[in-house]
Formats: sequence, structure tokens, C-alpha cells
Amino acid sequence: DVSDIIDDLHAQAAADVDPESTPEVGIIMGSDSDLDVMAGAYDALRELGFAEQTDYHDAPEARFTFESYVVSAHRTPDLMYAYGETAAARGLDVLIAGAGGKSADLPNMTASIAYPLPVIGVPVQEKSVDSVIGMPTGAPIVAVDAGKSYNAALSAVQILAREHDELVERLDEEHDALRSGVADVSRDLHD
Ligand code: RP5
Repeated sequence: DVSDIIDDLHAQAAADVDPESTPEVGIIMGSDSDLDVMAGAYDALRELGFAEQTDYHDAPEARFTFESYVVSAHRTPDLMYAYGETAAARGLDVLIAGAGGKSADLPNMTASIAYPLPVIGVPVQEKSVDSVIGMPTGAPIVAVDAGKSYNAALSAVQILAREHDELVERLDEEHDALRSGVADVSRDLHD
């Protein structure tokens, strides 16, 4: 039940948990119908060595982890509020929030609630872009283009990398692979 999840989030926020064992990145989305688009964020995080932490109290072997929830701004506004309000206390460092439709309110509302935690908004479709990025002056959100959840995850890791040299190295490897890919394709054109 949603009330149980809300109670659990508050209990986790109040618990004295080793910050090393809590997820760094939180992925939330408005509906499970957003999963196909949000899968790009899971892909990027896994490629960078993050493991999914399904049980908050079950510290995984991987140093860096992420969690994910379906949180609907309109069907479960209380859950959206609880998630955003407890995110920092639960040890999260950055959130990725995706929503679709013309009322894609989850990313921008969560950015306001979770402030000052950075929230990277992913408009699930083109028609959700205006809703996600349409924030009033003084209440910013960081956002990627429609559907680009993979880039949202890379941005999240870049934010974390400011404090973790290990993540800078992993990002560099990805970056080098990207550069080599362009060189390979270019070479193929001449073969
Ligand atoms: C939004 O409404 C969700 O983020 C989703 O993209 C869209 C449609 O949701 P469903 O009706 O498929 O659950 O809140």
C-alpha cells in the first residue's frame, strides 16, 4: 500500500544508516508505462558500475548504487512529497525523474520539494518537455531532451564525480570508448 511505502521512507530517513550503504542515485517515474524510456538511465548507470539496490537496508557489494520507484504526481501526491522530502536524509545525492503526457509534473514538483538536491528531469515524450522545464524563476530544474534518460544518468554520475575520483575514471573510459567509436566509423567509410 502507498501508505506503507511512505511510512518506510520516513523510517529510513530517521534511521542511523551508514551513508556508504545507501543508494546515491534515485530514479523515479510517473508510471510503469515510462519504463521503456527510463530504461536508458538504468543502462547508463549499470555500464558505469552502479548496482540496483532493491532493499534500502541491504548494503550491496557495489560501492555505488541506485534505487527506483514509481511515484505519480497526480495519483499519489503524498508519495511524491514523502519521496522528495526524505531523499537527502535517506542518503541520496541526485535524483532522476521521468514523466510523460502534457501534465508531466513529477520532475518539476520533485525538484521543488527535494531542494537543494539536484533533480534531472526526463520528459518521456516531446509533449512533456514544456511541463518538465517550465519552472518559475528561482526554482530551477536540470533537464535533458525528451526520452534521453541515458544522458540524464550520465549527468547524474558527472555530478557525483565531483566528489569521487573513481567515477571520473569510469566516465573517462566511457568517453574514450565514444571517441574510438567515432574514429572506427570514420575509418570504415574509407574502407
Ligand atoms: C504520466 O502520465 C506518466 O509519467 C506517464 O508518462 C503518463 C501516462 O501514464 P499511464 O496512464 O500510462 O499510467 O503521469
